[in-house]
Amino acid sequence: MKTTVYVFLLISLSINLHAEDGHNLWLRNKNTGHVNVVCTRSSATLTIAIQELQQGWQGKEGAKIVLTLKNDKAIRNDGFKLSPDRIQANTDLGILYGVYELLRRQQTGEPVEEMICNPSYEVRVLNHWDNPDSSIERGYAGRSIFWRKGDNSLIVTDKDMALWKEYARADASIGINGAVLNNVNASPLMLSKEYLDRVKAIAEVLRPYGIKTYLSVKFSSPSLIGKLKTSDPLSPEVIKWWKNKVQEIYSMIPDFGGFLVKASSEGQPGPQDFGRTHADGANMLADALNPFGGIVMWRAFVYSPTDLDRAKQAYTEFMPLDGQFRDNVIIQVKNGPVDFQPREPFSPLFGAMKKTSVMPEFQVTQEYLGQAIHLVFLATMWEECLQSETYQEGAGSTVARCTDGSIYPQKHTAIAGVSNIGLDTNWCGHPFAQANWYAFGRLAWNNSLTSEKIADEWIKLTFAPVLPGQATSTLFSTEWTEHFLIPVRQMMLQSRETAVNYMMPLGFHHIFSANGHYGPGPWWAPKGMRSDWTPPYYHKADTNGVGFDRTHAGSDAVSQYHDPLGSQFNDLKTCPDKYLLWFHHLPWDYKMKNGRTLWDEICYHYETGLQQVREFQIIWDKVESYIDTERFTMVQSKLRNQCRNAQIWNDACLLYFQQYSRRPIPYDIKRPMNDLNVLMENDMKRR
Ligand code: GCW
Repeated sequence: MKTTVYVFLLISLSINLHAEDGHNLWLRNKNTGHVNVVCTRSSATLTIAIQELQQGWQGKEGAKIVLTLKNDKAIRNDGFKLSPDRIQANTDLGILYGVYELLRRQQTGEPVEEMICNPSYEVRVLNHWDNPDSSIERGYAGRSIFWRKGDNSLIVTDKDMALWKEYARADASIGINGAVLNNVNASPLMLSKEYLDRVKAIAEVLRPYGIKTYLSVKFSSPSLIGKLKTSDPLSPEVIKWWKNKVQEIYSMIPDFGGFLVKASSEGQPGPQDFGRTHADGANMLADALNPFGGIVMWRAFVYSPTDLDRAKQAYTEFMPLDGQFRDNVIIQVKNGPVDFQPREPFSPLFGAMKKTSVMPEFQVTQEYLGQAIHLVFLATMWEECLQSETYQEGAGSTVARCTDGSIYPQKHTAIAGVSNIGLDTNWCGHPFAQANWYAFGRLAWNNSLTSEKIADEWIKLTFAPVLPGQATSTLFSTEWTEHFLIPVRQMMLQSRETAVNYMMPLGFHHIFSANGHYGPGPWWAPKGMRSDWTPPYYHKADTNGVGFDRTHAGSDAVSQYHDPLGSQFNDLKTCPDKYLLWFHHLPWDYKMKNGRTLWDEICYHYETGLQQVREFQIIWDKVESYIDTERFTMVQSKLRNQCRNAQIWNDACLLYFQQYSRRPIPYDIKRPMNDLNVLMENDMKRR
């Protein structure tokens, strides 16, 4: 009997391992029966909630679910109260989120218990670095879903609207409630009437799913499109221009979210061009948005081409302004003080400002983490950041708690993720990059979720076989769990550390080739290039040693961290190995805590990283029979590519740094396969 069931299951499994192009993301599952939904109110959002329940119901056949809109103080914002037969919320959107939670629990086999679920952050927003010509800065999954190139590019088609709707649904299903529709290196065009018409059309499709639209704005727009002589934030005509522009936007999009601004950074215009401060600039925009409830997300990603340690600059510029910003301004801070590197300590701006709202910015697109080629699950990196201890108000002041309003009250709390989606059929280029979109949403909703839990959910929703009429969770057999779920989850959880190992272990950072930010280029320093845009500025290797001295004796960046953390980073005895070369310049024969020399330790890390990706290939090959061929072969081929690239990283870094260390690569490690001069020559052709 048992065998018959097993054979039957295998047959049905193989029938259903049909090709999947990944377009349905984590929303592949269908209902297995009927549910009676009782809801006395109606709205576009509630209609979606009811439809989702009916189309995705995998609970008891014929069960009854009551959707209740009733104020409850324990429920915040768009939170909800879930019970097996009821979802209660203060808002329609809260009901929709409750529905997605209930369905996720059914599909992943988690019990549906009485619980209150509140979001960690009020604003959970994706930043799309999409340009009006449809290209995407640091986008690796095709062109923009919002903007098109060429004639008639602003005409809204049915196809556009269908895609935007799918996008909104995916976002809402994981709790994302905002989308900045264009690149932070913003085109002023975006504020013109023609473009705003398209923004309005997008906003209308996103609205029922609770997604507010925001725009990145160019600070010099008053001069560029308003034809004013200046864009000085204190000039009355500039103030008036922005007020009118904001009014125009709200007359078209009444629930518009606000502006995101990259100002006085990397060549972008800003208040400093007029001798004004970030606060002057941000407040002027905030005042224009305030009557409508809009916010300004003002980025702290600033650094000037000086000799100053770049890692210190955001803090140095923003700390003196603490307390000067309006309460509808939030300072948007990248997780690390430099720039989305594979590993950085958290930015010291978290847990520094006490009278200013601060929000984390994570990069979902893998600019510095293998783009759409490497399998790297980023939740572990974000978890590491969110759970970092800042000591702002003593122990327990994690980055998560310093930004979600737990430590200091903030009028608004928010978190942003730089999106990784484009027109590729599977949205993200790499099937596993979808997990990063998913993880960002889940962490934005609940910043204390573990990466393991997120990976677990995502794998079940994304890869579990779909059998008509059969609840997904009943298919998580011991066999499937042991041979698919566990190894794939382990691979995902390991993957970021693996990338750090073969790219930038032990605190190395920004040793990428050229501006492509994909392969290695520790040598890269074309003549005339700003030194803080070149890797030697960051690794400082010479025959005496390697690493950036940020101790009290060096740039003193350690002092930007509260004690005891600052002292821990400063002291070699307590500085974690993972940040060693971030904070210290050390001789090649420096003795590590494990007794090895620094040089040997560097070599072993690269080798380990390389071996780990080779291991991923085996893990993946072994799961072939559990998934469809389309996604299997795509990941398999990307893993091959990732291995080749990891080998290049290994060879480039070992051979390049060996010129300075003048020591042999430990003899129990495999030798490089590429010649340094060939790697360098090819790379120097790039810019
Ligand atoms: O990481 C760097 C990127 C730039 C980006 C910038 C930023 C949008 O290389 O492409 O510009 O960060 O965050 O502003």
